[in-house]
Amino acid sequence: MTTGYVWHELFGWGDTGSGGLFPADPAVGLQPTGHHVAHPDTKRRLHELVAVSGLIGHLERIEPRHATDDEILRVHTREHVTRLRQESAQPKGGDAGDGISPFGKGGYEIATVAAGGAVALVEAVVAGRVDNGYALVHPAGHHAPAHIGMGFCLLNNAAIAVAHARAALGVRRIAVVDWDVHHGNGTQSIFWDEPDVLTVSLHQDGCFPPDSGHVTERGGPAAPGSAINVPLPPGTGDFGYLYAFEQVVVPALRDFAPELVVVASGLDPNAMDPLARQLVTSRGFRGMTEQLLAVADEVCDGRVAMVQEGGYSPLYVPFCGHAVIEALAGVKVLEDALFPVVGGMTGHDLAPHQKARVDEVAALVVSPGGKLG
Ligand code: 9RB
Ligand code: ZN
Repeated sequence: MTTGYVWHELFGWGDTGSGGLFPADPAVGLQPTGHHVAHPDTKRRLHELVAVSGLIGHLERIEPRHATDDEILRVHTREHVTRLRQESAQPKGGDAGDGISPFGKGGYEIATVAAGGAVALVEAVVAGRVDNGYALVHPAGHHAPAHIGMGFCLLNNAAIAVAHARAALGVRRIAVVDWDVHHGNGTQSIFWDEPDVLTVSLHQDGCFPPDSGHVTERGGPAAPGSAINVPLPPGTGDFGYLYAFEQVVVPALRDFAPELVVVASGLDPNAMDPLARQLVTSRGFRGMTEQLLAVADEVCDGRVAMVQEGGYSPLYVPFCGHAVIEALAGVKVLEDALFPVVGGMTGHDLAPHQKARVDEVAALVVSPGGKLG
């Protein structure tokens, strides 16, 4: 098994500003802070754990590059790109588009390396240079639709990689599985009317964006059934996420039979995350990865490319990401040192209301005849 791995020091230099979640504003009581929730140190700490644990010795490093304008413009509007580039040239940088997603001077160029990292990983997986892989990138991308950035996302890295695989690498059918705790609205909207791209998002119901990611969102008129949403109740832990994989994600991938699976790997369902209230531990992340690899083995020779999205606990994101990458590489080099704390939070059986939500989606999306719709 060869597992590709993307990281670049520039990602750690992304400047998310001095606000904590919103830009600081004394008039409404918002104090400045050294660390915005999306500060890239959390991802840098994951990278350093991968290095210090020795896991990196089991991985094939893939150098990211800048995504080209042509690659970005397959997904985004020229107006969006022009605005980001102009703001990125300002002495103090700019904002992705929603007023709460600041970036520093040169932030656009960092975002193009994040997108290029996802592209480079997908190229390596499709060419067979690696079996699967993980692109640990910053900033995230899954909230960005074609025309604007939002929710800390400038460019939709995973969507740019998917569009590249389809336009330049001869891959037709691709599934995107988004386990970030927030709805993958940008990716869903970019492929809304595209029957050959399946988007599956598991997220905490009503978390972000507001009024997004409902079960009833199923794809556009030309692509009915090509979007699947699993809005999970708060407090869904390892067993609920694994049940959702068994009942929805795995059968949907089996039915859709993609040639490549791209995972929008937000680590913010983790049990210590400040931006959501799910209870997933490294055990849940490892289990989801194993289920995904097993079905990918069946349908697409195990071709799985994971692209980092959110994840905001500097303490726990590293252990969760480490478990995912270990599972991709088929090795175990480190115990989760925080499991004694978080394991007890999520050891309960699946609650009835959590099971009911997963069953509701499963009944909708997986027909007995084995066809989506
Ligand atoms: C604003 C609101 C948020 C809330 C969560 C995120 C997380 C993103 C992520 C980003 C922005 C609401 C500014 C609600 O991790 N994605 O994967 N902002 N939320 N209302 N308003 C005005
Ligand atoms: Zn998120």
